[in-house]
Amino acid sequence: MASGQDWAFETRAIHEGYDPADHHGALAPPVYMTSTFCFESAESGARRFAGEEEGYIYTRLGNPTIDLLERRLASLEGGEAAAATASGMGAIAATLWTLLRPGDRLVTDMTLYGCTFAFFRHQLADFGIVVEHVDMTDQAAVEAALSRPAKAVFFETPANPNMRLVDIAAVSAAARRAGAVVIVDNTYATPLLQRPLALGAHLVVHSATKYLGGHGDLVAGAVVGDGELISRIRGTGIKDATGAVISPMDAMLVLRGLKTLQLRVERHSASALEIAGRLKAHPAVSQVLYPGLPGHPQHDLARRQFTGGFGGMIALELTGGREAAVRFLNGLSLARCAVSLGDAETLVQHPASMTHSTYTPEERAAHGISDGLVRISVGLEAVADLWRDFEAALAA
Ligand code: 3LM
Repeated sequence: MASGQDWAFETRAIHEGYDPADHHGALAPPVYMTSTFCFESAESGARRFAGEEEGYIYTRLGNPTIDLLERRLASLEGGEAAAATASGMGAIAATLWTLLRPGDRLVTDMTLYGCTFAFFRHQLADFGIVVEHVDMTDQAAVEAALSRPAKAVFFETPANPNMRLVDIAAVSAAARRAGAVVIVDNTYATPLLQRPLALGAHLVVHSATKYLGGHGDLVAGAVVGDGELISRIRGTGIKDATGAVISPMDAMLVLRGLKTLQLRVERHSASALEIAGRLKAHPAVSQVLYPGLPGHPQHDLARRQFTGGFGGMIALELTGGREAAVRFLNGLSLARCAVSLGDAETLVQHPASMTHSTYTPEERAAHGISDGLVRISVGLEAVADLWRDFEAALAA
């Protein structure tokens, strides 16, 4: 099996864990499109269930195509192990249902992706877990919240949708002192631009639907990190609690996406930086939130924490507020009005009425998600074509 500790990121994204010689010379890893695996004998089957014999049993418990994806993701994030899941929400739910019990404290940031927020507020809280939101851009507030024991700490950076950043090293250090497992949602940045495990997190979760897959043709997720935690998440959170297993076909599509992750994310980042700068200078735009712009309130942290490029996501406010946002979306013709992100196609959406409509208006106000905010996932089209489209829509 190929493995190169010294290989660069892009080489590992293409070769890690796979040798064609083990697969009849097939260049592309075979897709083991099977739900179950046959045992040589009843005794062998029993030994596999008892963990006394190596070998596959059933795809919800393991599958060679999924294993390869997990090896690659572990390598790219710098983790001991990974578990791939049916969706990003599958990864988050499997992780937290494994770690938390009634009465445990979960400390989390103010701004979270809409369904993550809903899961915390309406599922975990209903089952007796104490969910506490703290402004993680304020280290004193983090230290105060973590001066008492906590079971887990969860945050996104950059946060969806308002591009707030969290200092991973500082929050992880405080969380570790409180005895908490630190979980970072690295969907926006990808392991190319940000490595939370190296900065002190225990686990990284992903919506692989986004940049990892990269082509808008699948839904998938993953959790990466500490080997012992991953095997617990796989053994209970995925296998029993959620059943959120990824299809081998989707695992293959994510493996295919990973081969071009570096090329794509470098281009997304370069285009987003250019477009963010142009938007900032446009009179119809009142605010642009992009970590690569010197005007971003946490630009210094962005420069320390990102490892080359600031990603493809931009948030902006229009001078005309929510009504102008709706006119802007309806005025686009090349960029698509759609949720999700990280695709070749530029996607633009209105968080308050779409991805973050899981918050009540009062919750959105309290959690820093304004009604006028527009979110752009900058795609791989030519900047000149995109800018013409944006200018026309802003004129509307
Ligand atoms: C979206 N986001 O448009 P899946 N973590 C983060 C995410 O952005 C998402 C997930 C987890 C969007 C999806 S909205 C209906 C579409 C930071 C997803 C969840 O389960 O793979 O969708 O990942 O912002």
